Amino acid sequence: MAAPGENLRINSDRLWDSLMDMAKIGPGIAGGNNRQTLTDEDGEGRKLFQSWCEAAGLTMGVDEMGTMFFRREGTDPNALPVYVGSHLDTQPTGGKYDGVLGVLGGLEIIRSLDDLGIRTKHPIVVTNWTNEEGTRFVPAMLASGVFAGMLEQDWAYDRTDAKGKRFGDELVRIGWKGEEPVGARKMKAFFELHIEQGPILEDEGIDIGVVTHGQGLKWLQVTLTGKESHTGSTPMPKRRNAGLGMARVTELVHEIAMDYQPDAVGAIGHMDVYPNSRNIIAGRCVFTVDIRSPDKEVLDEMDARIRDGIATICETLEISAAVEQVGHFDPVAFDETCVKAVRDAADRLGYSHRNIVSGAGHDACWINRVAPTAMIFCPCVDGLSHNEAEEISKEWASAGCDVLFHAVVETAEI
Ligand code: HGY
Ligand code: MN
Ligand code: MN
Ligand code: MN
Repeated sequence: MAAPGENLRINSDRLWDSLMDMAKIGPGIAGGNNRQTLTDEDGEGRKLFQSWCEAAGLTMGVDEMGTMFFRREGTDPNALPVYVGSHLDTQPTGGKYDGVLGVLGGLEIIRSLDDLGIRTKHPIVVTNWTNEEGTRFVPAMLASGVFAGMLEQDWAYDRTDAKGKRFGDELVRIGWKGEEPVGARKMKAFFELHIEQGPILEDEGIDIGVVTHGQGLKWLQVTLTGKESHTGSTPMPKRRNAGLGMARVTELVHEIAMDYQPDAVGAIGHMDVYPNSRNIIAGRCVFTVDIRSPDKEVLDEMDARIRDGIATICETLEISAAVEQVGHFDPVAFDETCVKAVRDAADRLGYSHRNIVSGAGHDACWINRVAPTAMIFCPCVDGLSHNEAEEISKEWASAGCDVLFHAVVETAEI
């Protein structure tokens, strides 16, 4: 397979303009984005993306989870396509680049191939996976998980948001429930460009992260039940305070994660208190423990220790607990051939690079189970993400997309 020439580059201005245009849809309140999955804003972003892809001559397919596939024909229509993409949905206080860079980077490859009059042997398919973030509907990477056969589609349809709306109903409401059975598509490979969402590349002054692995994740939804009572007249020994329980579990999760440094993280980002009244002892608290590690044994050990710790806290405070695992994937080792294509591309293009393990979860983590998969990271300012202040430079975006371009074109063969 001929490797692409080092002069093969994307159009940096056009990529940046598309990122800025997409960022105008579902604006946040502090310069970022709030384009949560299956909201009207998500629907608007999908429509804009569809218009761009169809203007580039791509044909659209949509599966039963709403994932969007845009296909550019190759010289061999029977050759397995090379997929490239990420997600357009954002966190409620998300940035302009998390996920979006990978989707629009895929489109930029198509536009650049057209500029250069290049037709690859294998078709190329640009993809927007539904509900990568898992913030409105738990868990994260929902559609790619169903595509990989790791999550049940009916279970996914029944996931409800904080207002009790069903995923399946919202998909119909915004008009993006496709006809295509999920997971029927076969791929030669899948590549995902993404911002690092951590500080390593920027701190080390490195252009490209060659993602060799992704850490494993567990989300445990915990419901602590105590007894609502008056915050003024209930004697301290008589209280059954679910709020105190949640505070202790929050500390417990942090302490346990700190026991496994540097290879573990743990936090509780989602917390609901009921009835959430200033002068009522919290009778019920529902929250989600997010623990991650590149080491499966560590992740399982943290899980077990947290469950034990919750039982002890409940006994002391005379409250009860229900713990449900609502999200999980094991640590991932990406495909070595695809990872090598990424590393060779960075070398050929003269970009500095280093191997890196992904701290965040990505659709690629699931797709790696059904197709050879690799990821490319670009740096982000202060390593910040899942914050409206998320920022990257145009140069970082272009370097990442150039490497994506070479890895995809080499795999799709010219
Ligand atoms: O949670 C994650 O790692 C991803 O951002 N959804
Ligand atoms: Mn993402
Ligand atoms: Mn994210
Ligand atoms: Mn497991």
